[in-house]
Amino acid sequence: MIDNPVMPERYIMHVDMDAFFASIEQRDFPQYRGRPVVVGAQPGHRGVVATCSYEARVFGIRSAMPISEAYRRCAHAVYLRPDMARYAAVSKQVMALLNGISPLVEPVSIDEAYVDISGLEKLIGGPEEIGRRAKAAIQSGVRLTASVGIGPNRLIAKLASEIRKPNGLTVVFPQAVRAFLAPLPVSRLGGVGPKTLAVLERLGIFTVKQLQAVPLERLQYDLGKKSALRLHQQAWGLSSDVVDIRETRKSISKEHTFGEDTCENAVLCDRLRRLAAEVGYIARQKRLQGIVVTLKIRLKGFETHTRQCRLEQPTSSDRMIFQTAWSLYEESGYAGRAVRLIGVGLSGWDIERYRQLGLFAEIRDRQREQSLYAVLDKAAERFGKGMLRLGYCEEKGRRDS
Ligand code: TTP
Ligand code: MG
Repeated sequence: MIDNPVMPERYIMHVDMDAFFASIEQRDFPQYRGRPVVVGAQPGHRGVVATCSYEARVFGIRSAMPISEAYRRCAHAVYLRPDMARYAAVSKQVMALLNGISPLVEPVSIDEAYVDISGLEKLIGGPEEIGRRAKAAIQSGVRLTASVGIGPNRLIAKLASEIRKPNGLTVVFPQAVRAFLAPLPVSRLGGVGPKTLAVLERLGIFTVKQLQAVPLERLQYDLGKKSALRLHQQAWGLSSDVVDIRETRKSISKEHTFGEDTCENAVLCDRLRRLAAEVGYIARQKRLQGIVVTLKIRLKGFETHTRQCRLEQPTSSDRMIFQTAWSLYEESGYAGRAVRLIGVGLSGWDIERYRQLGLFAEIRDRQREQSLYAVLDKAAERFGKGMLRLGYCEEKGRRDS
């Protein structure tokens, strides 16, 4: 199926919002803008700083610092209690915006996510353009800034996002990984706490470059097998490039309960194609293609059945979803029986295929259909759903009526 033997380069993007809680406060309360803002415990009480604005960082205030210490450093800062519900809502919006760029989004904290952007070059552009796109989407979507790092794996992406904060964008191409890592202090690597750091310093290792020069066996002697291996691999820029999207919805489905039970083919067919169009629309918005179409039918008296069909190729096409679901209905033997509810679903996301999008020759053949859907989806956004439909729907509806 893949006629191009060259695998695309894997690119992982790490997005980290800048001074997240404090920036939301400054966004929502203009009087706090440009001022040191500390979110966390109230001065005079026990507790710590959750985060602070970059204006407060000038005074040396940091996350997890006792609030008394923060107050000592900057008494005139604005001290605010966290409003987690508001921050969580913004976090959800940010993740959704990232999902608009690639469906392979792994949120790792309230303000941080890994995104697999491999294979997007044909759709959007090179890694830098994708990074710019992500930042612009966040800026226009939630009026906040983020720092973005892009690299061949998670480690490099994360280190790259940290390097130019706030509002940074750093791309580390595979051939530049070693040089990028070399000057960094070893404390920036994963799993390096105070104990490991002390051991490394005792060995005269302060930078990643120095760490690269130490044989694995020597590290194992002082640090133990597991931590030594982990450090050694990081020093050479090796880490996982798998973005875990298990949180991504398992399926996209839409269903409709009729006001009155119906056994009329024309009504069922019309409803099913509307539902298929909604499912296809959501899938395309999320850039997902599914290989399993599910039909759900509830007959008179709550008797509920689902039937599934595995397609030959993953799809997000309204036509394909509808035709498959309709065939399932026709083959089901329910024809003529009164239907109370009908639904259609799409699942079985073909992640690998998505990643290799740019490599598939047949994608070009399908581009015409895709661009047609893009026009329809845009029109749906402007004029409302159902204003424009593909001809096949009407034909199918007529034939069955
Ligand atoms: P971070 O991304 O670590 O910090 P940040 O977004 O505030 O600042 P930066 O620009 O350096 O990324 O954490 C995200 C949010 O998580 C932060 O806004 C507040 C919360 N948080 C805590 O509540 N306690 C902590 O110790 C840390 C580190 C973060
Ligand atoms: Mg952050």
